[in-house]
Amino acid sequence: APVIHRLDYQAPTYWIATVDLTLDLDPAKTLITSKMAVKRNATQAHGALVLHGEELTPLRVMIDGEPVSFRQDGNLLHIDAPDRDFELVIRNTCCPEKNTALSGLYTSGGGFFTQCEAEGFRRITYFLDRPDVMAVYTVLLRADKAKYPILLSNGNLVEQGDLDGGKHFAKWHDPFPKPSYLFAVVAADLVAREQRVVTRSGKEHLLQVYVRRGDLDKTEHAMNSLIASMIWDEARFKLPLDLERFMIVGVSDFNMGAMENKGLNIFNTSALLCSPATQTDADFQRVEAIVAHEYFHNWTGNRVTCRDWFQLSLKEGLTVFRDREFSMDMAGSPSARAVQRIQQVRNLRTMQFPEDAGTMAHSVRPDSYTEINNFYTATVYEKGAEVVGLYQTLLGREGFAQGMALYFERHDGQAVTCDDFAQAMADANPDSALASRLDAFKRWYSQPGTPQVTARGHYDAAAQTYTLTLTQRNPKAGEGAAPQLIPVRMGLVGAEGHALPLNLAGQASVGALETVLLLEQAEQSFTFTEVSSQPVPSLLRGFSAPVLLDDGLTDAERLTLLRHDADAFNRWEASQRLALRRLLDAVQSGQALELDIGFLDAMRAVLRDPQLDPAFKAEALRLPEAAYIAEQLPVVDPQAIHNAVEAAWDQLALALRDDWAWAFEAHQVEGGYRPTAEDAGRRALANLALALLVRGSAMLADPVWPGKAYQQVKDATNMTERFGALSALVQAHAGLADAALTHFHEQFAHDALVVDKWFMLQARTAERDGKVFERVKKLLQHPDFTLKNPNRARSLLVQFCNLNPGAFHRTDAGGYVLWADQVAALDAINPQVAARLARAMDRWSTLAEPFRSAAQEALKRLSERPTLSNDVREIVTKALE
Ligand code: B3K
Ligand code: ZN
Repeated sequence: APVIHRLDYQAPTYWIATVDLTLDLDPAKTLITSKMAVKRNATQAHGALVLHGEELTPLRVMIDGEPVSFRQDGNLLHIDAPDRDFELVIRNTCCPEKNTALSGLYTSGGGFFTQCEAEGFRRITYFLDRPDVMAVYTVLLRADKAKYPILLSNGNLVEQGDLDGGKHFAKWHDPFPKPSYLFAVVAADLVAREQRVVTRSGKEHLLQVYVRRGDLDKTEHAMNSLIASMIWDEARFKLPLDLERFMIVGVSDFNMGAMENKGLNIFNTSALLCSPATQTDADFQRVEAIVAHEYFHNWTGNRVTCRDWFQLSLKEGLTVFRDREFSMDMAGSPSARAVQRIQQVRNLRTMQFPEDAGTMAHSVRPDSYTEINNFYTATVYEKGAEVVGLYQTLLGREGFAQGMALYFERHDGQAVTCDDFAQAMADANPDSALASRLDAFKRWYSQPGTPQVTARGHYDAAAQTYTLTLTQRNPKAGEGAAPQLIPVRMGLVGAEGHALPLNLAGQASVGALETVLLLEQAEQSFTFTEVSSQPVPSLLRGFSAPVLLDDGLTDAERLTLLRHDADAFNRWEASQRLALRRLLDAVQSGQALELDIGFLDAMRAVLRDPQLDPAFKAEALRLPEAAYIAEQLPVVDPQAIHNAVEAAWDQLALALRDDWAWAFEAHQVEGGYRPTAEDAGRRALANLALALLVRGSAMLADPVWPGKAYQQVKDATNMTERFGALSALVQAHAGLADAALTHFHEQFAHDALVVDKWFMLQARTAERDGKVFERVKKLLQHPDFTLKNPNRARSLLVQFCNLNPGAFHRTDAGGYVLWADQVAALDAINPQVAARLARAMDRWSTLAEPFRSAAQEALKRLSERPTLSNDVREIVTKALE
């Protein structure tokens, strides 16, 4: 497969203004008729019309009513087309029931569903399947009425009725021109929760959430989240809903979380259904965020879309930023907002930082790809959202909102680039730090790698000055790389814990307690005057830029920040740095980890602090993830990291045993389940406490807490507490774990999303004596396991291979062998999901021996298979480069 380069972009020779599609839906052979108004693009030289088409059978091609010849060349259809506008009609068939890749038109649970982003439309019919070709669609669906009573497509329903032979039809028209990747069709036996809403402008809208019969009672949270998203987007960005009807449909077989098709969002049921009995607080939170994310795409993605797929972060980074802002506003209190930010950063560090340092490293706006589906990455999404956040940090909320307004004023209805977005932000704020440094700022889009920032302070007691010297380097950025514009939000904390007023030589902001330093050179110094005592710098508050910071602070200084920093994020950061230093010391020295009294006392103080929220405590007491620890090391021994982390948990469990018991009892939530940030925070801390109590009991051979946890697995009234107790038993390898797992499986065997959790927990359990690996091998044979359902495949394999390094990396290479076999097996069914699993080896080259050689061997063996998909081939090839 060819490598596609960003700089090769060319506008198409033809545009397609309108599409009239007729689909005669049949699982074995669906017939598609597509009538297109084709317009000559005079800016390009005349040539053949070359359409994309994949796994299709062409029947007939007509231009202005006359049959014409065509030539198929792999996945391209060449048509000798005239040098003018014309009408093109194409008839073809496809086979939805054989479409296990779940891209294009496929069947799931007896219904028809589509997924067209990025390049699925070409698996339905021949088309210029590229995002800059925007057309107005009219869609006629015909299908058996009894089997598929609901027929949906984008836009508005204009006609429906019965046909002969037990069939019926529905005709849909979407008035908004859209790229083919936003096209969608659903034909299935579904029921809907409906809600009519009137927006500010006085317009009435119909909101619908379609699911299978029996799931209707799990759609209330999604509907509430949708309404909240609408209200929020109107209030914050003055962006209203532009459609009479907005539909969400749930489907069990889906390659990702959800898809923002115009007016017809299609959701993985795992990102849609919520009930206290079967979903956890984290699920409720995730559903709210994904419903909002897809809704927000209606403006950032659909009204203004991407010129080409290299611009993917234009819509994804921006929309993640928007859903994060929404979630923070929904969370409410400053502390709950900080917890959201902490979770974002934890996720960034465990998923995106390794990606940016590994074999798949790419910039937020990549320069080349082979398979675009491989670039729906943490970098494009999460780092992309961080970059959008940088605009807001530089411009302020108001300035950012003005930039958004100008972006829509200029580009509504267009397919544009990341440069267009940056330009709108700068032009709306001509006097800003952004406008004067736009080229430097845009290196965030072009340079891969996580910048490494060091900070060193010098206090001059005689002169009462404090000089902070910041440096940056980014070894991954490649040749010709230049410094990036890094906003460092910061404050100074005095010895007694109070915030010191900031007087920055040469700057006006006199006496403020917080400021944003702009690091734009390789090295820069900032001198604060009238500093009466040695301060502790609190840097990168709120994680103001996605960098790795070496702050050079001592333990004592970090303890000061943990206790006193005005910035809650940096209090959490201090806890993580205290833990990280100890874990790294143990890993690097090869000595067993011994947590000191000072650290344990600090953790106890956090746990017992009456001023801190439970949700914050749960985050501060959680140890850094193995993947983040690994990123600090030049050579990675996954087993050494695993041992250090396990030892740290053991010691936290035992040293704070009374405190955990207090925390568990003190944070029980009374009354009915509510998915609020406050209640969820209490449950999170109670679950953490229970996990450590059961862990401690297993070491002390004490039956009380395991017994309590087992009882909670049986009696809990919500999934958060039930699954928390189950996790506590399984993670501690407690004697009752197997019985609890069996009980849980029996109770929820009928609920696929809960069975996914059951697989997930066992695949993610911290390894002990190879038991987890043995269990995963056995689970591959479990009657409930299948590679065909992406949720199920991910719940066992991605959880084990990509997210459980201590169990996956084995000296006998067993994990790698399992990985190679399963990637190959999955690849034959679903290349997109297989490619995700293939990424488990991203960081193989930094592994210590014997892991490194064994991993390379497994990669080589996989790469030698002749039948790999482009998706997996690209990942494996890059890994071996
Ligand atoms: N835009 C889709 C992702 C499509 C992935 C294609 N492989 C969902 C989202 O980001 O909202
Ligand atoms: Zn998105």
